[in-house]
Amino acid sequence: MSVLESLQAHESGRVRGPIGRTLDEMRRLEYHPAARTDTPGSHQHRLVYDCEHQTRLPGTLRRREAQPPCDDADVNRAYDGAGTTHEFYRTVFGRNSLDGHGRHVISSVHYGVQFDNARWDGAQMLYGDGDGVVFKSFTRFLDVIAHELTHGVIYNETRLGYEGQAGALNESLADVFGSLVKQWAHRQTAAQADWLMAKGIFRPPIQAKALRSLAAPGSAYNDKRLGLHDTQPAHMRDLVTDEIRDPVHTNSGIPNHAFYLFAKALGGHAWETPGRIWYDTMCTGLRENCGFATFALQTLFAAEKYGTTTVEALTRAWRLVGVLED
Ligand code: ASN
Ligand code: ZN
Repeated sequence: MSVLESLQAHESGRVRGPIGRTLDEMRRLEYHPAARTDTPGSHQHRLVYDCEHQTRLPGTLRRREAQPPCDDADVNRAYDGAGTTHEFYRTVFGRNSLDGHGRHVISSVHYGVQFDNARWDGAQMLYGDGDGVVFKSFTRFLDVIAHELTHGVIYNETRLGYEGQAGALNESLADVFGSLVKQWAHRQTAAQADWLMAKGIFRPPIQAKALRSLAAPGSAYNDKRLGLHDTQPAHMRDLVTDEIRDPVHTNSGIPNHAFYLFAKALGGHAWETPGRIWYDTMCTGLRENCGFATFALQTLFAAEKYGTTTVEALTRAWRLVGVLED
């Protein structure tokens, strides 16, 4: 997220310290595409560990599948969030876990000290507690959990890289499905949903609604005192081309907004037709350097079976964000 980059030079050490350490740690963390305890089956299997503020993974096992809640709220939220995400992919798309073959979902909470992020590292989830000044604990947000786990799905289904427009698509898919899991869990229609990622993750008195907004990219946070300003574009004319401030989490605003516009135009539950079209598109084997326009055309192919009204609404959405020309 570009929030971290914005805050890394903050004058207060209470803000700057944990942010700087989180960014250092994020650079150090590697991606481990190999599975750790992969024993496929038809039932979901969750394991939640506690890092006890160390950075050794996975840590101490606290809760395994079918065990009752333990006395650690972060453990229980990581467990429940992985469960809801699993149920979403299973019932909505008939997908059995992140790899489609029932892989175990391992999560580790209390990662590091005041760690300001959550991450899928290719083999497992890790969650920081937040610094207690800017951020709350990352396990509190179902859409954050589903966003990170979706990175595991994206890794299995696509070759999308993590740079340029492909990287922004990677982030956008994680946001779209992250938001859909939340909408599905609350049985919300597109009109009822807030379309925010991690609503309330910033601690008061910070002037911020959430990390990102799919409905209005660029409006999630604006706190002058902290020097925080949401720079996500909602249109191609504002595409960020410099590589300084986390462009993948910035330019994702454009495809995020196209999905939102499409879902709003169709009405009803966004995980139904729009979600299915995005899911089918994700599963077509998107290339490493897939751009927004190629992705948009793929969604139009996937939309064809839903008829002309759907295709027209989708075309309009991609035009409104400037990805397809009028
Ligand atoms: N929370 C970040 C994300 O998934 C962490 C990362 O891996 N870039 O977008
Ligand atoms: Zn992400």
